[in-house]
Amino acid sequence: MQLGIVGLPASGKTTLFQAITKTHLDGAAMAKTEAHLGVVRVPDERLDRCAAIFSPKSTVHATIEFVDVAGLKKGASGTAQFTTGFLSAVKTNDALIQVVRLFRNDAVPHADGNIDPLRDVATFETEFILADMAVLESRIEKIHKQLGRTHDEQMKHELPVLEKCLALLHAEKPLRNEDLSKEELHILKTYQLLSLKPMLIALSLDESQQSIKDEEIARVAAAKAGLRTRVAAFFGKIDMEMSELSDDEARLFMDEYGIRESALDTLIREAYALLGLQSFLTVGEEE
Ligand SMILES: Nc1nc2c(ncn2[C@@H]2O[C@H](COP(=O)(O)OP(=O)(O)OP(=O)(O)O)[C@@H](O)[C@H]2O)c(=O)[nH]1
Ligand SMILES: [Mg+2]
Repeated sequence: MQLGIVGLPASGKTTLFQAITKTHLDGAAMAKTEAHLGVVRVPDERLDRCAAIFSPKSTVHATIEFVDVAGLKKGASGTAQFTTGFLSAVKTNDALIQVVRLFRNDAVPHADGNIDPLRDVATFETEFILADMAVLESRIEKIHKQLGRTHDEQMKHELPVLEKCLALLHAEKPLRNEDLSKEELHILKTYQLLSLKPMLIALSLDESQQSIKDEEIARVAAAKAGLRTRVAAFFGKIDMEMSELSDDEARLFMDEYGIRESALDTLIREAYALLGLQSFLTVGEEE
């Protein structure tokens, strides 16, 4: 499974990436525009217990690939725009984690002047919708041209699905929250549409914002959650500091801050729920 970490500039993406992959990027690596890739083992207490009971030769965790995708820059028109690098990086992701900034940091001002998570989610959504519209419009045009010349069953079959989706996008509805049939999803698959990708909106909070966490999650969820959109929150700075500690030290640290769950555990739980995944454990002498 590959999850893409996306979001507006300075929203806390790389901080989250470093926390969950336990890597440390220096200034030069942070500034690079290409995507950072990290593989994380999915922590699972049941697996550890099974390993202790059966002592197999090797214990293999499930893994998740995280990609810290750079590439949403403010365009000349003042609106955010996806670069082609961004588009090709996220196309193949199974789901997206959209980091939305709630932390305040005067040293790193928000590009739009103030903190407003719902506005930021909407900014991003518009970009996804516009990108998908462009894909569908050009495909529909091609099909119309083609059907004028020859009869093609496949295209005739595809056309109403694409037109239905284009209408939804015109109504500013991201496709991921639509209850599309298996057949419709199958047709859409080849187009790797961005607004169809399951999305976790991950609010990036400062340690001083503990008390507003649940209320902010509820507020954003009320406006944005849907069939394949979920909302969660994490404490990027603390999680990053924690990633440098041993497990025992990290637990003490979490108790001290009253944090119930690490960012990695939150993201994994949410991603599994979003994608409808379940883990099955197998045990043998070898593995
Ligand atoms: N106070 C505070 N600062 C934070 C927090 N999380 C991130 N920052 C700071 O905000 C700045 C941006 O964080 P990054 O993680 O680099 O954000 P990004 O989304 O990767 O930014 P770009 O890749 O430039 O788009 C950095 O200076 C971080 O140290 C936080 O929870 N609290
Ligand atoms: Mg970054």
